[in-house]
Amino acid sequence: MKFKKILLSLGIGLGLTFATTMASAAEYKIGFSQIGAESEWRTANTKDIKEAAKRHDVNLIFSDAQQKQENQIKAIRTFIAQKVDLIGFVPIVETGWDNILREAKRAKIPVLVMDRDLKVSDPSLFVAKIGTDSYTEGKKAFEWIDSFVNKTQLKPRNGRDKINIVVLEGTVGSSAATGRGNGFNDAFNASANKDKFKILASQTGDFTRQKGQEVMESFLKSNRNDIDILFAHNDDMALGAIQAIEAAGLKPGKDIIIISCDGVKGIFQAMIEGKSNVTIECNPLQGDLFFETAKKILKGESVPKSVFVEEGIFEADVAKEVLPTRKY
Ligand code: GYE
Repeated sequence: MKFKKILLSLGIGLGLTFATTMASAAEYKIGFSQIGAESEWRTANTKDIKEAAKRHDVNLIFSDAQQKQENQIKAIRTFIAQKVDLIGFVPIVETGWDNILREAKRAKIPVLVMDRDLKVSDPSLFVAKIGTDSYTEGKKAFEWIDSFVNKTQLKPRNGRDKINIVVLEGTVGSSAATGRGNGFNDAFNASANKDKFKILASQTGDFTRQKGQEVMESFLKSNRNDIDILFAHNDDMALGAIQAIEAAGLKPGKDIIIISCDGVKGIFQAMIEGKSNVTIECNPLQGDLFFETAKKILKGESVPKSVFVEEGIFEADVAKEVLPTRKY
């Protein structure tokens, strides 16, 4: 009995030693600052980063900034003090990173940016950025509207002369919002059908369902019968807006055509129910690319300054068939 117990504790002891050796045997320690959990997209992005870290046998120190840039700056400073091998982060907004990234550079810790872009005075302050191409997504969004209107001969409701568009923008100052906004506006201005359309209102809904609903409610209060198309910078805000549209007694996806970015399961469900029309995919599964690139950097190999992930467009009529294959 006693002997068995000793053996058992010896076994546990050995197992534990083994387990700790295994953990500390991870080749690299990487600190990652995520912005928060504002959307279905972001939740999928975080889950993927954590799972990919395991697949790549990386010791990941993950920090959630709860939508505050100052928390991201603090997290990065802590990573520097912890002497991580590499720092990864999603810049919540484009500007304001110079000082903290200079601190990282002084400590000789390479920085790899994920998803959103940033503007720094010295491009050597980060090694590379992998992820989202927001500008192209915004461009694709207007181009889809343009061809949809041509194909369906969509007319403004209530005999107006222009097709009115409202926009729910993402977080102010984020590249995901400015990129999608600029891409959309550039495609609009370049269109031969430009005169058919008018942007009636454009306001931030901060990438959340709740704010998307609130802002859509206020759009509808002043313009109930004057909105033909909604472009939401992400699916979550479109999902919030759908509730506001229904509450106003209108049919989302019919009275108001809805287009949004991301391609999360929630919007596929809404498309199946006929309440939304199209989603411009933005792929949150960026973990593998992130850790592959990080390892190359740490081994001294050169990497491209900017790499984008592949993205598609999904319209309502394929939603039912595609939903079971969606990973987020
Ligand atoms: O579209 C949105 C998220 O930065 C591309 O952030 C990302 C955006 C995404 O909260 O849902």
